[in-house]
Amino acid sequence: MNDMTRFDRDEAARAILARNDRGGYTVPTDRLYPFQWNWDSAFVAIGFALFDADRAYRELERLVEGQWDDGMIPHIVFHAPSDTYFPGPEVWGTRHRIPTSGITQPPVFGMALRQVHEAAVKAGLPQAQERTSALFQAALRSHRWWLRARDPDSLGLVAILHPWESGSDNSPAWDVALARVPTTTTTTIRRKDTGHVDAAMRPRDEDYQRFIHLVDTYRDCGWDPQRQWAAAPFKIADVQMTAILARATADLMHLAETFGSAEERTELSDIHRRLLDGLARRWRPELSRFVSLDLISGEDVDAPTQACFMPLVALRLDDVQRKAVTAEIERWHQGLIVGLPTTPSFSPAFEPKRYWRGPVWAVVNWLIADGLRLNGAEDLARRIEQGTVGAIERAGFCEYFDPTTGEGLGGDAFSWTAAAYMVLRR
Ligand code: 9WN
Repeated sequence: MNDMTRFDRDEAARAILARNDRGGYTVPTDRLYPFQWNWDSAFVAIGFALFDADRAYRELERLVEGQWDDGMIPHIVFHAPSDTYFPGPEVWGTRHRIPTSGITQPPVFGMALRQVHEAAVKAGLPQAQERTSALFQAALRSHRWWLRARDPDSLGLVAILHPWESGSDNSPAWDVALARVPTTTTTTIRRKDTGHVDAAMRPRDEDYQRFIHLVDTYRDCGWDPQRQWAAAPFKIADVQMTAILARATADLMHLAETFGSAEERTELSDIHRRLLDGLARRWRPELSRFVSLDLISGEDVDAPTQACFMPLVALRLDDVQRKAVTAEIERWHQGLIVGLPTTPSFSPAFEPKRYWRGPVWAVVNWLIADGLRLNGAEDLARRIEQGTVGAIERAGFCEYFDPTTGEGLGGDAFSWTAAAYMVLRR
C-alpha cells in the first residue's frame, strides 16, 4: 500500500468493510472467522461511525440479536452456517434463538455506542434517539451481567473463565493458570485455523486442547453462570477486561444523562466506582504496571503483556504512576520497528510471530493510545498511533504485525485493522 495516496487507502479500508459485510454485520475476515465476533464488531462500528452512522448502528444491533436473556453478549454470533471455523455452534451447544458461543469478550460495545450515537446526532440521522435508547438498555443489561456473573465476591474486578474471553487467547498472561487445565476433551478437535494461516503464527495444539476442555466443562454446566463459576478450572480477574468494562461504563454514564433514569444513573456510577477501586488496587509500583489476579491460586499474574497498561483507558493515574508507565512503555518500544508489542521482547515468552505472544495488534494500540492521551501523554499516544498507521500502510490490513520486522501476519483484509486505520490516521 506504500504507493497509494491517503484517499486510496481510505477507500481500500472501506472496501474491506464492504467485502466483509454479511448483511448488517461484518465478519473479521473471510473464511478464517466467518461469523460475527463481539469486540471486533464494536471496533468496526466505531470505524463505520466515521462515514455511515446507520451502518454503525446496524453492526451493534445485529450483535445484540445474540444477547442472552441473562444479559450476556456472546463472543460469537453464528448468524449463518459455515464450515471453515472450529469450534462451530454444535460444539458450543448453547440454546439461544440464534446460535451463539457460550462465553463473552471485552465489552467495547458501550464505548462504541457512545461514539455511534454522537456521530448519528451530528449527521442528523432519523431515529437516532430510539436506536441509541434500545442499545443503551442492551448495554446496561450486559454490564449488570458482568458484575453479577463475573464479580460475585465484589472485588471490583471481573473474571474471565476462558482465555478466548480476553480476546488475547494465547497470551503469556494465561500460561501458569492454563497449565492447570487438563488437555483431555470429550469434543473431537478439528482445527480449521491452521488450514488458513501458518501454524507458527497460531496457538499450539496443546492450547487448543485446554481451550476445548474448558468449553466441554462449561457446556456440561448447561452454560449456567453460577455452576460455571463453581466448576471453572481457569478463573482470572483480568485488568484488561475490567478496564474496558470501566471505560464502557463511563461512556454509558454519559449516555445515561439522556437515556437513563435516575436509578440507572446511580447504578452506573456505583458500578464505575467499584471497578475503578478494584483496578487501582492492582497497581504494582515495583513493576511499573497493573497486574491481573489468578482467583484459583490467589497469585498475581506477573507476566508482562499489553493488558498491564489497559487500565489507562479508565483510570486517571497520579504523576508518579504516569511517569513510571510512560517510561515502561518506552522501554517496550526500544529496538522494535512497530510498538506496542503484546509481549515485550525482553520477556522469555516473547515470540514475534505467534499471535498474542508478541505481535502488534492495531486495536490494542488504539486503546493504549487512547488511554495515554486521557492521561496526558499526548506525544507517546501519537507515536503509537503513527507507528500503527505506518505498519498498516507498509504491510496492508493484516490481522497483526511482527514488531521486529513490521511484517503483516495472520489473516488479511481484516475488518478491525481497516477500522483502526481510519480512526488512527485522522
Ligand atoms: C477466538 C476474531 C477473533 C478476535 C480475538 C482473536 C481471535 C478467535 C480465534 O479472533 O480469536 O475468539 O479463533 O482465534 O484472538 O481477539 O476477536 O478476530
